[in-house]
Order: sequence, then C-alpha cells, then structure tokens
Amino acid sequence: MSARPNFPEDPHRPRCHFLPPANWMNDPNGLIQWEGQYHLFYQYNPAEPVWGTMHWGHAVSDDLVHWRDLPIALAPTPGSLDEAGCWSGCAVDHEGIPTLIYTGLKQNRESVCLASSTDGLITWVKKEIVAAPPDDLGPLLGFRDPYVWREDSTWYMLIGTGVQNVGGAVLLYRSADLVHWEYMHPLLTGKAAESGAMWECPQFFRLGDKHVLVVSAIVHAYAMYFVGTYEEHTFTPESQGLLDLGLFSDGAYFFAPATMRDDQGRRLMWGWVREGRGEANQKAAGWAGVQSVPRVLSLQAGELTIKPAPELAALRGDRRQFGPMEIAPTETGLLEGVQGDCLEIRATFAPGADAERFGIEVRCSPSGEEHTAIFYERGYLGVDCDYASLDDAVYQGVLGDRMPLEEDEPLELHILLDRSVLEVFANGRACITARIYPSREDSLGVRLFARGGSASLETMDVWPMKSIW
Ligand code: DQQ
Repeated sequence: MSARPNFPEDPHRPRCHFLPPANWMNDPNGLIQWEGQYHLFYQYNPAEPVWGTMHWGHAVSDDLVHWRDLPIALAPTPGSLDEAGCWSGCAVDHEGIPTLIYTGLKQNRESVCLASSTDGLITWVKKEIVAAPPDDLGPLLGFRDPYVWREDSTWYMLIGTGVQNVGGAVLLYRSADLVHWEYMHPLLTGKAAESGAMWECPQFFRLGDKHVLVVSAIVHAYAMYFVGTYEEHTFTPESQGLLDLGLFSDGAYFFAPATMRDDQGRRLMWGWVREGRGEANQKAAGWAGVQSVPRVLSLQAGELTIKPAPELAALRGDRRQFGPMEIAPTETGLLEGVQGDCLEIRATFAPGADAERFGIEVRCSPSGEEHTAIFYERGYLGVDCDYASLDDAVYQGVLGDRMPLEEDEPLELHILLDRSVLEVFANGRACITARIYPSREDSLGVRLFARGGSASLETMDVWPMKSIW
C-alpha cells in the first residue's frame, strides 16, 4: 500500500476526484468490478509528474466514491514485449481469473500482452499471447489499447490503429482461449480529415437496444462515440458525437475514456482529465492528471445521455437553496453564504430567457478579477476560462459547443467544481470538462449572471463537497 501525501499547501490538487498519491497519471485502464469492489487501474509514471515509462497503477473502491491505493499492478519487464512500457488495456473475468489485456511497448513496437492474478488482483503473472497486426491494410499507425469482450464462448478484441492515408480504425479479432487471436476485419474506419489519423482506446458495448463504439481520436486529441447496430460482427453507426465538449488548443481535457458494466447493469465511464498547464508547473506541483468522476451512460430515444454517478451525493455537506428568482442584467453580487473551491451545484433555468448570455460563475474573486463562467448563449453551451486565472502560465479559452434546447426545455446544469477541475453536465446530453487554476486564495465566490436581458432561475441547490481522502 502506498503512502498518500496530502499536498496540504496545494490549492489546485482536487479533493473529490481520484488521482494517484503523486506523479503522473493518464488513461483509466482495466475497469472491472470484482467481488463487488470497483477496481480502477491507470496509466502511471511513478517516477515523475510527466508522461514517461508507463506502469499500471491500481486503486479499489467499495462505493465508487472513496478509493484505496493498491500496489502497482503492472511494471515493464526487462527483455520482454513490455520492457519499455505497459500501455492501456482492459480487464476481463477469464473462468474466474481476473485477467488484464494490455499493450506492451518494446522500442517502437506495440504488442498485445496478458497478465492474470490468482491472489485477489494484487500480483500479476504475465503470459505471451499471439495477436499479429493484419498485413492487408498497408502500414498501420499504432496497434494498441486492446478492448476484449465475450459473445457465447468466443472472445472478441478491438485494437486501435490508423490506416495510412485513410484514417483512424479499430480492428476486430477473435479467440477461443484469449491467447491465440485471429484477425477478422476493421470494425470501423474513419476519415482522417473528419476524425483523426489514428484511434486509441476503443470501447465497445451494448447500451439499450444499440451498440456504442467509443474511440479517442488523435492527432488533435478528443473522445468520440458512435451509436449504431451490431450484427454478424459488423457495426453500422447511425449517429456520432463528442463525449465531452471541453476542447482547448491542445485537444480535449477529457480523453482516453474507459468503461465498464457494473452489477447494477450500468455502463460507467471514467476519462483522463488532462492538465491545463505546462510541464514546469506539473513538475513544481509534483502531480499531474486526474480521473473524471464516474459517469453513467444510457440511451434515451436513441441519444446518448451522460450523468455523474448518483453515488457522488455521499460527498454533499449542508445544502443551500436559491430560487425561484429573476436574474437581471444588472445583477453583480456574489451569492451570500456560498463559497468554496469544492462545490456541487444543480441549477434549473426556465426556458425562453431573453438574455443573450446567462449562467453561473464560480471561483469568483470578490472584485471579479478572476471568475469562470458556465454559460448558455443562444443555443451554445460554454465554459469561459479567459478570466479563470490571473496566472498567464495556465491555458485559457472558451470551451463548448452548440447544444440547442427545445422551446419549452429548461436548462439544467449539474456542476462539479473540485479546485482545478470543473465538470459540467447539461440536460443529460452534454458535458464540458475544464481545468482552471485561480491564482487568488479568495477566488471562492459564486454568482448568477445574465447579459443583454434577463433570465429566470427556477431552483438552485449548492452543496460543499467533502474530501474523498
Ligand atoms: N495512452 C497510452 C496508450 C494510449 C494513450 C499510453 C492514450 O496506450 O493509446 O500511456 O492516451
């Protein structure tokens, strides 16, 4: 068990999100529920707070909220296929044995590797397996991030890749024993100009009466989904979208998501929440990378909906309630009695606001030099980070996309603010993840605002969130 330093002086280190004891984390890996407990593995560089030689870190939770660190699960083995890194992958139950299927890196070669545990997911024994890249697609960009599932008695696997001069792709394999893999065909291939040159971290699962394929597209890194039908090992997408609208100059803040089905039949998803500040700041902080809160995916009328797991309500302190109230364009005051850098906010705004832009500001300094606005403006949902911090070293910008509302549809915001992490869920169908690093200790206020007209708040609940550590 690793000791967990608290970084007590660090105002940016999240308190309600999972992150490793120290140093670097990226993708969630190997999500699985085992004997009722949720296991979260993650891409981990235990040596320093920047990306490097990848290990699999490991944590476990009884309630999806509080996590306990377990020893590193996978580390590179000198002389083997993973000697330069244990990259992303998944976990399956193989005849009662927890089994990880992951990417091994040796020089620049990516291979599929396997490890299993017979001591309750603590130590892992590696085993060589046979899964070769296809030779009929030309040179491939990458061959990584296996995602495995079972249909009847056959195992299936997706591998992320890119077909040169075509676009990102996921390759479908099958196996009777998890060891010998036979290539079948691409499950889906994209066009580079539309969805990137290479697809990483595929996830594929049934949701309601459809199937969903999730991929993380690069070079400009963002996570996408396709909803469609899966028949005879052929996937036909019917709709697609971004899993999170928090795109900044370097890609999306929410990337490389992984999913699992739990014993309540829910499809849960975590994603790597990247830093919005450069390497020098990460090194000074001693840590980098956070997991998003667990998000529950479902389908409603064929549309993907994404909501934070209800278990997070366990973190709520005393509730403050506001509304109904009119927000006039002159409204400038901070809400009384509401302050904090770890807050859950649920707010409903009545349909038909005549304001050009309205919403909620968080992390406001008393005179407004710093503030981060979560706003709705004529069909556009956004997070404005331009004034989030007076520190020039952190990324700014306005994140978001169009999210039209029906004429009689209220705007329902569910906001999780956890120091430098901001996750915004709107009407169950749009998420924006952002990183903010206010420089002032007193940037703790919350404000409702409307510009160019007024808006009407039906209700708003605010809770301080307790630390999970
Ligand atoms: N991160 C892993 C890769 C994956 C990428 C390496 C996505 O396996 O493709 O750390 O962030």
